[in-house]
Amino acid sequence: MKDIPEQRVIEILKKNRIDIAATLPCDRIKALLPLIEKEFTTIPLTREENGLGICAGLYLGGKRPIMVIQSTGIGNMINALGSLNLTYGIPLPVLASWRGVYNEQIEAQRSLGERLPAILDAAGIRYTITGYKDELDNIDTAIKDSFDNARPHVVLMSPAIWEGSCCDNPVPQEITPRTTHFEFSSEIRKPEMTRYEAIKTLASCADDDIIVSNLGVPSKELYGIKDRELNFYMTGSMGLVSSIGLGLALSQSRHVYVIDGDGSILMNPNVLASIGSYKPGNLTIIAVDNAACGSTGNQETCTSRQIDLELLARANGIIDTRKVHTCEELRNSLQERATFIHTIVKPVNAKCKEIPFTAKKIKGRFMKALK
Ligand SMILES: Cc1ncc(C[n+]2csc(CCOP(=O)(O)OP(=O)(O)O)c2C)c(N)n1
Repeated sequence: MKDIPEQRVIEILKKNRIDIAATLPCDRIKALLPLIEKEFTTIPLTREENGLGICAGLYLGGKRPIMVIQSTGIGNMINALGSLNLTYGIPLPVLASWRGVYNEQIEAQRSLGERLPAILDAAGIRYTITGYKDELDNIDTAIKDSFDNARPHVVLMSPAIWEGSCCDNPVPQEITPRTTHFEFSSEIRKPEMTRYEAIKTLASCADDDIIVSNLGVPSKELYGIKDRELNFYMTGSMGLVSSIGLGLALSQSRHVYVIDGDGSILMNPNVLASIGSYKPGNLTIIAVDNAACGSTGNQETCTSRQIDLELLARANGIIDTRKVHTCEELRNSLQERATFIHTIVKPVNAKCKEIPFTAKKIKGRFMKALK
């Protein structure tokens, strides 16, 4: 067993009580991935940054997640590794198949791969290089470092580790034959309420429930309306608020309300596919659509004339959607605990104070309140 590197990795993950793996494939770890899928709950990703947000939510909700990806995916995660994991003190062990350096045939892999250690150094993100299979115990040390010190830790796993491994390749799965009938009609009317009024409506409905609020003005508005320990205020990692909410919904039983925004959803529409695939009954996304990046000066987004966010949610397999224009309609949809509430609001920001807490304080009191 010990001689098969893929099996050794599984043993290390089990020993460290890893319970969920978020994965995005690399050819070099194609024998490892099916073993992970067999042994652990696995969340297949369409973009690594989304997985980082889901893992953050899973951790906040009491799980011990890991990411298994290609090293290029670190490039897609760098902002969030800093503004979410490092800033809030959220662990994330990342097993990254390190491309671009060892026996690399694909030129496009080299530019990021060769510079990755320097990039991680500069970003203040811990990493460990595992060059050969007799160095696999590095993974054990890295996972412990990540959870013990509440920080991300990347393991750069050389393709040399898996050379000569006798693990089987997965059997490819064909597309499921099916027919799709899609009927949708919706009306977006002139906005009647403000985001502040929408958040106030939510705050009056959420008793022992979790609220995860989007970065920028929405978090400040929520703080001003009703601060509570079960509010998780985001201050960075744009696009990941619903990802964090999904991770929280999958890891514990309280209801999770997410205040998202049109600009942020359009930055990470990948999360809609993840929500459509898991459909947790304890998750409600309030997609606050002011047709603008409100927090940065109300610059127009393409929900203004082009994209209907409710339709986008439906196209991603989220069935239980609503569109609301008034506080009363929002209240009803919240009480029905719909999965996705497209909430049409005016592009107006309330005047509000800064949140006086550090990110680590927001995380600490939130996790304590969840226990
Ligand atoms: C990666 C990244 N790009 C840009 C920003 C700047 N930024 C902060 S909030 C925000 C707009 C968010 O818009 P939306 O999700 O529609 O929410 P709203 O503020 O309108 O409620 C932007 C562009 C950022 N924080 N991170």
